[in-house]
Amino acid sequence: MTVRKNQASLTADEKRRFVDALVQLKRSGRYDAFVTTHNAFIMGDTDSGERTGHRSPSFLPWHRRFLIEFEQALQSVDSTVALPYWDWSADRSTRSSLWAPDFLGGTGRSLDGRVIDGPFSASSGNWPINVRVDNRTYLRRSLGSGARELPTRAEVESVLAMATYDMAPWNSASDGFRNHLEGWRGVNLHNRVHVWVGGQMATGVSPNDPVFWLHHAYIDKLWADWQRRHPDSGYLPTAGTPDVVDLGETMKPWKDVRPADLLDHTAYYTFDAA
Ligand SMILES: [Cu+2]
Repeated sequence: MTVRKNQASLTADEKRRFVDALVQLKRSGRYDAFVTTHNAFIMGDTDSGERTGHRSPSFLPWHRRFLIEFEQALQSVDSTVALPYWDWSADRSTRSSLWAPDFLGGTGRSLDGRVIDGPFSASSGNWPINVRVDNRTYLRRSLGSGARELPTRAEVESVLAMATYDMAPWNSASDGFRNHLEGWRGVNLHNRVHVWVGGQMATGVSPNDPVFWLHHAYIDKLWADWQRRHPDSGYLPTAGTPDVVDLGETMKPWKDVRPADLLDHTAYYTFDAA
């Protein structure tokens, strides 16, 4: 059974195995296919047209399915690996162990944003940026410069308190839990974290930075936390909404899975703590 743990509590051996599995997926070319898929949806999802991966109710089930597929790819390399999550409301400093050289490496140098330590630095030779929006082939970050502060626990709580999953017009203008968690409205949780990390994480090719998976694993956990707090609230909309994935409609690119199939994460993995 897959147990997703807080990254702050991983052992040295768990960190090493996670990093090694990432590097092996990268070497095989399988990693970059995930980056390509994510970017295709970022570019294609629009507020006034078809929208599936982002700025829509299916933001949460889409990323849940995307992470399950990625986690299964990691497990095909090392069956002991699970995706860790990054609670950025608690580990909110550039000095967090997340950014140490034995895990994800730190921020980029000021000259060009290049990450210069850790297993994903350009000098490691392990992590070429191949799927990219410009010609820079090295991982970049500028921790804390695009957004001054990561979200606080109080801000997270204010979003978890919202009882309605999502609302018309089912896009970046919506009120409700999904859009406040995604961050287009209100205190801004998910989007702000992408901006705080900077570099590729602030672009459509954000999965180039391995922290993408830890960020989204925590967003996914917050969805599970919200469900437990609001047992009488469900995914919306339930039917008949143009351009939007209703509860029982299949999602691209998989076409064999519906939001309804993804509401219960315990069919796939559990978390280390509630
Ligand atoms: Cu994201």
